[in-house]
Amino acid sequence: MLKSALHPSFRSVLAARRAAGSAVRVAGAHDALGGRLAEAAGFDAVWASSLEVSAARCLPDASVLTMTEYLEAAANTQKALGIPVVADVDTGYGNNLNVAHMVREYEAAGITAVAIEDKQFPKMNSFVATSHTLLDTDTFASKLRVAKQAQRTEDFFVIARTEALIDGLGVEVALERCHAYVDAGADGVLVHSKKPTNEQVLAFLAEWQDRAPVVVVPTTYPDWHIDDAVKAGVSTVIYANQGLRATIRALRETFSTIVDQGATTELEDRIASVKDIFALQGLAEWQELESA
Ligand code: SPV
Ligand code: MG
Repeated sequence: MLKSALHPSFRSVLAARRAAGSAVRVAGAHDALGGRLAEAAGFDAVWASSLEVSAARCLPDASVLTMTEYLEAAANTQKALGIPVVADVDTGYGNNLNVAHMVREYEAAGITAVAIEDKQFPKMNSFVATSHTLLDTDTFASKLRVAKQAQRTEDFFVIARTEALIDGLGVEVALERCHAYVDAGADGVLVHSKKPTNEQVLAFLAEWQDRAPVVVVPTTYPDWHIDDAVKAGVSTVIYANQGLRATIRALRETFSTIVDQGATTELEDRIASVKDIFALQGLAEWQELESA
């Protein structure tokens, strides 16, 4: 029988991790293959990253792709996995109506968690040196209320992401916003910072007092060990783009070696085997269908 990729909900994985006194470890990916490699490495969930999905199309992470395109990437990833996908849905792709449609579509595709951010549409990737203007708190809270009203299953998990710190505002503003977002029904909050240390996030956590689960994305403060993050009150850590960055370097080195050397002999020990590809495709199970 073909293994169907039955996956637990993000909510249940989070509950299990919290009960065990640890955090959900999430790896960024843009397709099923990346997701499957993350699952095999031991990650608890996969982040369908807008940065990765748009970069995989050589497009900026700037609300250029449509909801349908992001959904396709997230849903194809989820179908291949036995762990949940947390979908990065940017601003929700528009206003309240777009948010409702987004929730219905993602949930119907088997996605059990989405993260919506409080920037204005169209948004720009958080690390781009430009303005990152936020929606006013009430307008974003209204989006969250709509998201929660639109969901059909109890398990569906809505993460409210504040970009207050990315926009140059203070920790107090991030806190005020996150409290308003939880009041509006958000199941968890993501506080994003682009500082080279975890200092802003630590200040947030100290005041937040675990009011709702906190998600962090330690891209610019990579030395924060997950055990220390848990001690500080973090529930979920997203390693958002390390997989893509590793892929870029590996492909660049591999392709230039082939062009330079005119043969692939030297590479063979450093790259995955074709057999490895077949295993990741689940080929053996599919071949069994031929003699069923
Ligand atoms: C992503 O991976 O798309 C994110 C995280 O949203 S960041 O790139 O840091 O904005
Ligand atoms: Mg993103």
